[in-house]
Order: sequence, then C-alpha cells, then structure tokens
Amino acid sequence: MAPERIVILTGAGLSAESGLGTFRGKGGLWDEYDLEEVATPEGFARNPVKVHDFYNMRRRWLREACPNAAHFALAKLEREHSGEVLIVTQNIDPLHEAAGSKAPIHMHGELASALCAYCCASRPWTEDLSLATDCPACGESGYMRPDVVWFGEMPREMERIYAALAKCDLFVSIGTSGTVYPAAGFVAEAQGAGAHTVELNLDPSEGASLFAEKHYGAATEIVPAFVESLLKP
Ligand code: BJW
Repeated sequence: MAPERIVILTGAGLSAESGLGTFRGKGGLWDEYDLEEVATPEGFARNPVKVHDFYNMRRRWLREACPNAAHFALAKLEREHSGEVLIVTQNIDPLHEAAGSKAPIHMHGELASALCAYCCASRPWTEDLSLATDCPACGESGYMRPDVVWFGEMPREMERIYAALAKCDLFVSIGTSGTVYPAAGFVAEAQGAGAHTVELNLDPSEGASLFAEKHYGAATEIVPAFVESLLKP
C-alpha cells in the first residue's frame, strides 16, 4: 500500500554534491575544526572570534551553492505526493527552500539567520557577523551569534517532529551519519509507530541495522530514483 504520511530526515550528505562540506569522515569539517571549539556554547564563550570566523566562512560558501538533483526530487515529492510529506533537516543551509520545498523544519537552525543572545530576536542574515555587530532589534552590541543549534542546546520544533513521527507510515533518512541525537533516534520512533523505514546514504550509517530498506550511493542518484518509485502509480 502506498504510504500516506511521510517524514524525511536529511543531513549533510544531501548537500555534499552542492559543494557544502560534511562533518564526519575523510575531508569532513571536524577533521579541520574541533567541534568543542566551534559547535558548543562553551566554545563560543571562550573564543567568539573563532566561532564567528567558522560560520562566516560557511555563510560565504552559501553564495556559491545551488540545490542539487536530490533537493529537487524531494521538492517534487512534496508537490506531487497525495498525502503528507514533512521534511526535517539537520542542515543549516537553505537548499531545500531553494529547490522549492515549502516549509522544511531546520532542527539545527539556519545559517542565513542571526540570533541576539540578549533579546532573543532572530533576523535573516547574509553578511559576516562579528563582536561589533549591533542587534537590529535591541541595539545591544556583542551579543549576536549564528542562529544554529550547538551541542548541549535544544534542537528546534521537537514537539512537531515527534508528533509527525508518531503517525507516519514511511520514514526516510538521507545523507546523515546517524551519530547526533535526537535525530539519530528518529528511526526508532518511526519504527515504534509502525512505519516502514528507509536509509539512503553513501555508506551505511551508525544505525543502518535499524532500517528495513537501504540504498547506498550518491544522493543525486539514489534520491531521485527513490522518489520516482514512490510517485509511480
Ligand atoms: C552522502 C554523500 C552523498 C556524504 N550522498 N550521502 C550521549 C548519548 C546520546 C546523546 C548524547 C550523548 N552525549 C551528548 C549527547 C547529545 C548530543 C549528541 O548527540 N552528541 C553525540 C556526538 C553523541 N546532542 C545534542 O547536544 C543536541 N541537543 C540535545 O540533545 O538536546 C537535548 C534534547 C533532549 C531530548 C530531546 C531533544 C533534545 C544538539 C545537537 C546539535 C548538533 N549541531 C551540529 C552543528 C551545528 C550546525 C552546523 O554547524 O551546521 O549539527 S553538529 C553537526 O552534526 C551538525 C549536523 O546537523 C549534525 C549531524 O551531522 P550529519 O548531517 O549526520 O553529517 P555527517 O557529516 O555526520 O554525515 C554525513 C553523511 O552523509 C555520512 O554518512 C556520509 O556517508 C553521507 N554522504 N556524501 C549521500 N554525496
């Protein structure tokens, strides 16, 4: 029977072929940067300049990045599937939206947004951030930070995500190593709800054995093929 409610989880592997780096594995960002230094609130408190440099560099990468065939295939699935499709992404890039997806949940925040730690206002942001950046909402200086979720912080929209997982009949995990929680636990939630579970990745992830169906290869090849098989009458 065709699935009615689909939840898709995406990770860095989806955007790898758009030129944005992954985190783990050979050539990943964590080879060059210490995650404790650049992706924790403690690291930001110790050395905000280093953290701003890291995210300013990645914000600049966005100017060159375009969505790839896998992002477009998921947007097509959203448009053409007769039931519900919820895209939950761990990625902070805007490539799902650029491909036409309507409202993906950015559970780890967004790179093209800045957050004031003083007044909690967030604003679209495409330029570099620094300690000298004033908050456009409250005017305070020195409190602006990337609007992303670091280790030890609460990911966004968790209630909505768990509600969707509890009633989905298909869960698809794409381009994620399955090492970071709570996202790594979504497959078990979906399985508990009776959903069919599918992994699409370059290599088997940490939690590969939990998935009922698996396809391995480049996202730009296996995602469009999988989407076409779902949309087939
Ligand atoms: C391709 C490909 C191609 C490549 N085609 N595929 C002990 C046990 C359990 C949990 C914890 C624990 N100790 C601490 C925790 C919690 C912690 C955690 O999980 N730590 C682990 C390291 C163990 N988690 C947190 O702190 C989170 N918050 C939290 O838990 O709050 C409490 C809570 C409680 C209850 C409910 C809810 C919450 C916050 C996590 C924040 C993660 N932040 C980062 C950085 C910020 C954003 C940014 O800078 O971009 O988010 S870390 C980084 O990892 C980033 C990513 O979103 C995230 C996941 O990475 P992803 O996407 O999986 O990328 P990779 O590189 O790991 O994998 C890429 C994959 O693609 C690979 O498999 C490749 O094979 C594949 N691939 N090319 C297809 N062409």
